[in-house]
Formats: sequence, C-alpha cells, structure tokens
Amino acid sequence: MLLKGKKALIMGVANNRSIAYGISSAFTREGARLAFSYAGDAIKKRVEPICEELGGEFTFPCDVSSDAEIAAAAETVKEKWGKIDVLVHSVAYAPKEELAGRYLDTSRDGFRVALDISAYSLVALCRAFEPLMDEGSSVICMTYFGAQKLVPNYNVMGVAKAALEASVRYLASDLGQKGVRINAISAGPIKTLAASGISDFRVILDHIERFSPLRRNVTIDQVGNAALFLASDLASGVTGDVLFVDSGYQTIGLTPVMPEKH
Ligand code: NAD
Ligand code: 0WE
Repeated sequence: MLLKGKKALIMGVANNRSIAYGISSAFTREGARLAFSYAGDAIKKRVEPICEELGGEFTFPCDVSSDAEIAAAAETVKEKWGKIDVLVHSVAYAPKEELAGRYLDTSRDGFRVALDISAYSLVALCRAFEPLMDEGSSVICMTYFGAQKLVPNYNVMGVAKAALEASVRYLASDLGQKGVRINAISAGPIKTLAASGISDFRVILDHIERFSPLRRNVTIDQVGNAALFLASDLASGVTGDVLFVDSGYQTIGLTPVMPEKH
C-alpha cells in the first residue's frame, strides 16, 4: 500500500472518465483517504456519488477562479483533516471558441480566462494549502504536449500549459524549502468530457495509435498509476518535473516509414 492513510485532495473530477477519476482509483487502491472538490452545483451532483463509490470522506466547493472559494476550501479541509499529503490539480478551461481557428485571433478575455483557470489556479492553490502540507507532501497537476510543441487548435491552452509547466519549476523551488514536491504529468489525448467538444479529436486519437512508439492511446488508469508514483515516497527525489504518460509520442521526430501495428 503505497499511500496507506495518506490524505489526498482531488480537484477536477467531473465523471468516471475524468483523468482525476483514474488518479483517485489508483490512490484509493493503495490505501489513500480521499476528498473531492467541485466547481458549481451541476458538478456537485456528479462528484458526490463518485466520492461515495471510491470511499471518499467529503466533498467541498472550489471554483478555482475565485480567491474566496479557494480560501474557504483551505479552511474546510483544515477543519476536517488538519493536514494533507497530496494535492491533485486536474483542472483546465478555455472558452470554446479559442480552441479552434488561428491562435493569432485569441481574444484578451479568452487568454485571461484560460491562463487564470488553467495556470494561475495552481499558484493560488499551492499558496492556500501550503500551511496544510509538511515535508513529504506532493502536488500533482496535469499538462499536455501542446505546451511544448505546436498542436493545431490547442491554441491558448498550449500557452496556458506552458505557463503551468514553468510554474511547476518555480513552485518546486519555493515548496522544496519545506520538503514539499510538485510535478506535472503530461498525458496523451484521452476522450474525457474536456475533450468531447473538440472537433477532430478522433483524428488525434487515431494519429497516436498509428505513430506513437507503443501504437496505442493511454488510459486514465495508466495516468493514475503514474500519479500514484509521484504522490508516493518512491518519487522522493523527483520535483519540478514533467512526466510524460503518452505512449512515447513526445520522443518522436520523424516516423520511420509506415510503422507496423503489433
Ligand atoms: P474533465 O472534463 O473530466 O476534467 C476537467 C475538470 O476541470 C472538470 O472536473 C471541471 O469541473 C474542472 N474545472 C473547469 N473549470 C473549473 C473551475 N473554474 N474551477 C474548478 N474546476 C474547474 O477532463 P480531463 O481531460 O480529465 O481534464 C483534466 C486535466 O487533464 C486538465 O488539466 C486537462 O488539461 C488535462 N489533460 C487532459 C488531456 C485529455 O486529452 N483529456 C490530456 C492531457 C492533459
Ligand atoms: O487540455 C485539454 C482540454 C482542455 C479544455 C477543453 C475544453 C473543451 C470545452 C479546456 N477548455 C475547454 N473548453 C470548453 O468549452 N486537452 C489536453 C484535451 C485536448 O483539447 C484539445 C486537444 C486536446 C488533446 C483541443 C484542440 C486540439 C487538441
């Protein structure tokens, strides 16, 4: 049991296809205690049964665009648990119209919202929960390849994820003074709610299946197991890093002729 008795806060479960659900399943399998946040009443109704199913202890509201909700969340968690061992940030949002067409046409407001919810929120949450984290605690967030290389239509989310990945490095230094680690997982594309509105997502999934070294897409369970490693003491020497769980796709330069499926 890699996380026996460890208290883990999970932010970003929307349904049982969410990456945060895969992470929560891995954590509970290894003995962690779980609590879940939700943004708004619509998500609350979805998160409560999932909390129950996974043996979680409580749910609480936290729209990460609100300083007041972040402060209230930290207060609630402090009252319930005192300390936390793991914080999972699995949250992103950009206005839908920004995820199509030219990056050049990104609006000031779309840029602000995407960077606020998808990147700044990590900084705000780390600061709010810093007093609840001791030596050995671990923060994990989710990123995507589009932060590092051009992915058509990912647009302002790519810029937001680049900011998130850079934040992980700077936060690693600040939190490292207390022995707290922070890392990002760069997951390959997965058909979640956040991916459901994306036109041509099937084309992206087919591309990975064809050209990634493992010739397949990744699952939320594979991401969950990588998060389990980063959350556990097995990763006590790892901070400020981006761990790719992407069937090896990010290592590809030119693809060798037409690869065979195996
Ligand atoms: P998802 O839709 O299941 O999860 C996204 C979550 O973000 C939802 O629970 C939603 O409620 C939450 N959220 C949105 N705005 C919020 C706000 N203002 N405050 C609090 N929560 C808010 O989709 P997912 O694919 O599991 O996404 C989780 C993370 O994984 C995101 O950071 C996403 O960028 C990242 N990611 C996804 C993929 C993919 O292909 N699905 C790949 C790599 C990284
Ligand atoms: O990070 C993401 C998606 C994040 C996301 C998704 C949505 C859809 C609904 C953020 N904001 C919104 N806003 C909405 O209104 N991914 C890594 C998945 C993803 O999204 C893409 C991708 C991939 C992969 C968008 C374009 C191209 C590729």
